[in-house]
Amino acid sequence: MNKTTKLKKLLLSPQLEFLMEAHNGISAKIVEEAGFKGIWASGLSISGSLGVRDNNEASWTQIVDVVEFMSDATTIPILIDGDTGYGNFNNMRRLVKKLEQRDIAGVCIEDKIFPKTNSFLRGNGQPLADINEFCGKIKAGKDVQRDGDFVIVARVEAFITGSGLGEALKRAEAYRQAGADAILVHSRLSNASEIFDFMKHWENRAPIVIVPTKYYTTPTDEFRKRKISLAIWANHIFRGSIQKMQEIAKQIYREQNLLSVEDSIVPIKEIFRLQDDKELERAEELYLSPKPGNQRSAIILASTRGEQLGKLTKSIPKTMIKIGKKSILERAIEHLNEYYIKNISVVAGYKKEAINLPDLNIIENDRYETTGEMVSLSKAIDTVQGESVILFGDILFKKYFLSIILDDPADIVIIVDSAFPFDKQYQSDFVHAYQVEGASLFPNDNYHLKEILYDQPRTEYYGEWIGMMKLSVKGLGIVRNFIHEFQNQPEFQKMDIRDMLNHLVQREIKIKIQTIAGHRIDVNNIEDFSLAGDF
Ligand code: SPV
Ligand code: MG
Repeated sequence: MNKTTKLKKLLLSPQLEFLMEAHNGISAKIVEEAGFKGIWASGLSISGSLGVRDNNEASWTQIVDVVEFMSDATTIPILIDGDTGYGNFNNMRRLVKKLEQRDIAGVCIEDKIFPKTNSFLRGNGQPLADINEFCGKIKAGKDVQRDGDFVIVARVEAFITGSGLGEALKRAEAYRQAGADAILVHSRLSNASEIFDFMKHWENRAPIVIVPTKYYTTPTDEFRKRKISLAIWANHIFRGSIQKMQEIAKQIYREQNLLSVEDSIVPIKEIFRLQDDKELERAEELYLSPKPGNQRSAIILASTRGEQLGKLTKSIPKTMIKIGKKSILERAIEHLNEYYIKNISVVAGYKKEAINLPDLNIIENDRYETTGEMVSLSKAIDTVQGESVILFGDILFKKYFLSIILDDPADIVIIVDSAFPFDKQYQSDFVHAYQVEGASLFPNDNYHLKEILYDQPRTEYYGEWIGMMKLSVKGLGIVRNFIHEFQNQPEFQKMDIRDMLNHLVQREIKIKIQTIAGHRIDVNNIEDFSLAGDF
């Protein structure tokens, strides 16, 4: 529903409705969250919050700009306090046009002279507008509005200037006939007698709006009884915020520290919530192209056949074996994509043409039968940039593994499985580790690599490296340097990644361990493919 229609409905609804004042985007949002169905864009509190007087010292466009922020921050309708319309009928026409463009639901104009003075200041001395001139302004506004439900409220200031009930009624009726959708009757008495006298004679000819700032002791039910349509709480959250700002400013000035105020004010995250930072976060994920330094990449080493798997790998490399509906490689790519890793290089060798998935950089290692993992890695290392994940193409793993390595700020992070059959004898990457004392409250946290051995060691060891590693931008540089240094040496041809890691440890480069327990399958050792299912 349009905001204009919402405001019109509030005015026409049979029960008493309320508008709460707001004076900027965040206060408007707070009003909406409190449950109000509409907002009064108060001239007093907007000018006050800008630090100027309620005498048209802020220009009308400055006011409309503030109200646009309020409208953008909310979904409920705003009735703007348009003072006198900021000029004659012609200024009113332009005002209505601009308000409609900014999705403001209605405007209230008062029958005083520009520049206006607040109704609670020097009321008796304030001149009223000529009735006909003011009616022309209302008509002009109604004629120019494009949306039939845009609301124009005419505000009668006769009681404010001490002109009496007769004048108030005469004006209200003239304004109604000129096309006003509602009449705001204002009073500065500390009781509602003027308003109630007016209501006695008005007989519901048009919806009546009141601002009970001064007659705040009058029970709200008295307004209901007299069929008032709309009550405006015109300045109260502004006044509340002034009090709080004064208290906090004085307290911090006095105490010269923040200790005692911290718990009496909202946390910073409440500001972020009100600004709806969550929405921006989601949008960034959707729309922001990764910045070069920020970009994540992956290298999947998938050049080997996996002879142990027999006929399963007769015409495809093991990375393409289907487990359930998807191949191991497809599953890995899906997980990587979920972490916005789209730049993926796959080092292919055996049956490389069978790796026919979209959007991959296929890097060939035709000597896959005679070379080790480092040769494959070296062929792909310059195709990646930014934070990078290196993984073997034959592991089935849970998606959260990526989260734990990517969340770890260390430069080189490996995933080690601490839960696998210690009793079985086989060859793999067995990890010895040491814990950095006192660095974490958590057991299993802050382990670093001491050594990786290929043959299952007899002594106690920490777990098995699963073939997944994260490199920060710096970590990637370390690996590139290592490759650069070693690739011309004969031993490089047979080197595996564990050999590089051991070298790096010897050079006192820290290799951080993230521990998992299970939740992954090494396809070489898979016994029952049907168990893998669709996890
Ligand atoms: C305002 O909120 O700016 C008003 C109401 O116009 S009053 O201050 O009571 O005049
Ligand atoms: Mg005002």
